[in-house]
Amino acid sequence: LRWIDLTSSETTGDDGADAIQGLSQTPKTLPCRYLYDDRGSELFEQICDLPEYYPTRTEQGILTAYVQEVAQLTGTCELVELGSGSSRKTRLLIEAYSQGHQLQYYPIDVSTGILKTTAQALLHQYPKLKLCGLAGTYEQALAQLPPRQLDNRMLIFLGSTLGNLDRQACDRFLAQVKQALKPGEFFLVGVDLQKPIEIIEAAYNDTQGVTAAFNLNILRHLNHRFQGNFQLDQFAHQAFYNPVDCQIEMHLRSLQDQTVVLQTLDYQVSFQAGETIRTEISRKFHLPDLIAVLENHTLKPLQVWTDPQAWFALLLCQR
Ligand code: AVJ
Repeated sequence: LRWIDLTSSETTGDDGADAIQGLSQTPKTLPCRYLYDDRGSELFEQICDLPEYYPTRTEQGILTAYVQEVAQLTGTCELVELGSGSSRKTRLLIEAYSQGHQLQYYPIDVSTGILKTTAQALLHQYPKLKLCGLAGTYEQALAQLPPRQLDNRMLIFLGSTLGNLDRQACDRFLAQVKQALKPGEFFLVGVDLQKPIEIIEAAYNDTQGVTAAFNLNILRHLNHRFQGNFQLDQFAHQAFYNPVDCQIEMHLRSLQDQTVVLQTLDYQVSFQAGETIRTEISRKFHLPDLIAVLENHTLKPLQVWTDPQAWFALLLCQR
């Protein structure tokens, strides 16, 4: 099993600085990538199977229907996947792109555990696959992708993870995507679209409480990682649609006045009862706006596929 740990390189000299920065703001925030330690990635997998959480199965349906078309449009290429997680949807792409070729696949994820487990499973299922996992953030990975073994590459960004980036971060990210691609290469992106608010809010407030556990796990992760003393039962999950910014927001609401210490960061933060930490935004896109943004970054949408209800879209872009 080949994999490269990018987190140990100098690019992360300030580990934890972004958490301190977010918690020091008013209102408080945390970078959503802290949701994804190994436990968080497991909980996210459970979310994908919830009856209320429509994005995964909707995107899977689109991919199932159009994966051959995608492969025809790009021709043979290497696959680089950002935020690969369990790679469940990627299996469709792996199968389509392995036909008659030896496929090179680079999954990238911040959860080293899920990255390795998934890689093992994929290699077992597809013995001919040439796989090299990259453990790190998108920024780290895009800045130091392994050299091409083939003349054509596609960057894959599924699950509407693009929606976790605000406009500014999205612009920075797309500029990096463009930089990582050579002219003529491809970017395949899946995004959640606008739809009735009740459907969106239900997807982030499931009746089994898995999303609540996923949200609260960010505090457990910080406790582990930075010797913190967040009391998980003193915070409550909250998710609601913000119509101004067209995004669902996940928050953790402090149930009492309290002070929390993150020892290894030498940092202390106080909460008033009712005060929240915003842990994630998940933007719901208006397709024409997104297409314009992609075009601005010279990532030209070649083809857009949606499900019959137009809840979700898959866009194949070419640099
Ligand atoms: C896969 C990261 C895009 O924003 O919908 C699921 C994560 N958060 N339930 C999303 C998530 C709450 C998911 N992303």
